[in-house]
Amino acid sequence: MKIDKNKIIDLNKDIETKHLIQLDSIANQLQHKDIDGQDIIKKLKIFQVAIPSWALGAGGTRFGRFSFGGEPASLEQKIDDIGIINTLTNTAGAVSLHIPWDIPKDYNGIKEKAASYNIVFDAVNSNTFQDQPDANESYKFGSLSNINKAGREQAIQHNIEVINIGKKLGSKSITVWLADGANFPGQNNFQKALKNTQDSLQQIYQSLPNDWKMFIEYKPYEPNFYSTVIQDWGTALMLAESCGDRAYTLVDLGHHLPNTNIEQIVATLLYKGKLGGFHFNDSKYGDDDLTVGSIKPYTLFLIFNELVYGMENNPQNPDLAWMIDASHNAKDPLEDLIQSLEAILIAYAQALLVDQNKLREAQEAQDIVTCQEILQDAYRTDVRPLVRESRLQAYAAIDPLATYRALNVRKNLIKERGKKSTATGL
Ligand code: AOS
Ligand code: ZN
Ligand code: ZN
Ligand code: ZN
Repeated sequence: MKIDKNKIIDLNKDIETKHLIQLDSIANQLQHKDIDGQDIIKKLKIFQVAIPSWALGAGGTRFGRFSFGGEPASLEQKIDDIGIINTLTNTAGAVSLHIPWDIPKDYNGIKEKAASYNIVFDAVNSNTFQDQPDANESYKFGSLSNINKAGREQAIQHNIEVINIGKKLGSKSITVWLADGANFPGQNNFQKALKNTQDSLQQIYQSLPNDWKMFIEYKPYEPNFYSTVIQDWGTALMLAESCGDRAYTLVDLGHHLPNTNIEQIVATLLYKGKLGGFHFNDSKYGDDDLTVGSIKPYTLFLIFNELVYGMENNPQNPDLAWMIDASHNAKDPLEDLIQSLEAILIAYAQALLVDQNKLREAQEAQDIVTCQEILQDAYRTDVRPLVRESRLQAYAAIDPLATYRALNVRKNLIKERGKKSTATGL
């Protein structure tokens, strides 16, 4: 199913008057603060977030998966789904593929389809956390860190193959996330596992094209529950530095122990020019992969505040690869992604409201009350009219969720594809 742009324009008309009144109100408020609303709208309009190919089916936990029906059964259909989200939101102009889950069969066909929706291929993800049916070596006891050379070699070759697949699609980066670790003390020699991982990553890096980046993702625990080889940002940064200039750290919001100050990690990595990519999601306890902004919206804002500061002040850091890494088994996956994109744009817009000069003055005056007021004033501003306007100007939906429902997208997808479920994701 392809969404007809004219239908979006029609539905926009029904709510445009109400929207313009709200927009006018915030534009006035901002004018009093010497902030140019149009400037923010412009930035929101060009902000693009990659959709992971694994978030389009009903995801979930190891305990159960519940289908919504109409889920994509092929890579082509996954691109169609992202096309739906991009047409509605104008923010989902990229896809992040997981290999071998999504090896294209027809490269030209898939590239043409993606281009027809203005979708580009962002980072490709390797998968050495599952055994493939035809594999010689098992990853049961690790991949890039495996004590056996043959296991490591297979994992290295897989990553190189993923780069080659990405090259054919126009991707410019690979994300490496490892499940490697140990479930029990004594199972692994920490130093050997780290050294093997470093050597393996360096070998993959040798095959990285000059205009590519490598993102190294960390995670404190799960699926291993005693230790993970790349457990935190420091380890990821150290490994990236050992590889070279084009290796970076990737921050997944769910990959931190409770109460970790993620915004500070983001600031540190930006300062070192080593923040490469971002996996957005939200969590209450662990790597919950919940909808972005559903649990801790203020934290998300504080993170964006550092990101905006970094984008303006850290030329040493390259443009970031923004990706969502969320999926849940109780929601329509497309609705979930629309909600996540909305939360991302809201937090970004709020962060753009922060008066950096005033904040610096207050910091220099050691006026912590004013510092807090500046941040919270931005956070408490209802920026949704700006977000809506950024979509209206791009001929996308003022209210994507309502439009999605009004157009009966899920019902049509079920009619087209049936009730089957194809779920992936960790
Ligand atoms: C796993 O926890 C990580 O977030 C990875 O990014 C992983 O590749 C992705 O979630 C798909 O399972
Ligand atoms: Zn992730
Ligand atoms: Zn994760
Ligand atoms: Zn996860």
